[in-house]
Amino acid sequence: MPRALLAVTATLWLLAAPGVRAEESKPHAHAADAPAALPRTPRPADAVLYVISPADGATVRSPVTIRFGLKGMGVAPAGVDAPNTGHHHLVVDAPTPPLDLPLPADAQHIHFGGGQTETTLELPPGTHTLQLILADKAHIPHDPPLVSERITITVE
Ligand SMILES: [Cu+2]
Repeated sequence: MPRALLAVTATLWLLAAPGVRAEESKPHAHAADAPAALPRTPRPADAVLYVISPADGATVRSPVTIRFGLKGMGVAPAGVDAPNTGHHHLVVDAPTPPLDLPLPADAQHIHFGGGQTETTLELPPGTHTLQLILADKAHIPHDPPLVSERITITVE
């Protein structure tokens, strides 16, 4: 009798195992089929992202120090998976990029993957726009995205 019970148990395990494997591989197959549907990191609904300084409309001299403000969440370096954290990105003189993909990295989309909360930029004379975007360990904005107001400054 014990031997029969063992056989039943083994059969059940064999039946269950392929099902488990198929379930695990599903998200990967789905991600490959639909590259736009990247996993998004949730964030607190009351978090706020803003430029501390310069003030919107300010006239400043280059180089310009820009300080990043964040309430309701913490800053963590890129690659660090900690709840309710992200790292700053500064969009300079560019529209808001797509918020469901990793943010671009170029002169107009600057990543602060080290966890920096301010930067100093050389900007030519004229008006410039600045906007902050927080993003997760993989540089993908949170769900919902946390984006600051876009401010305009004038460099003398
Ligand atoms: Cu980034």
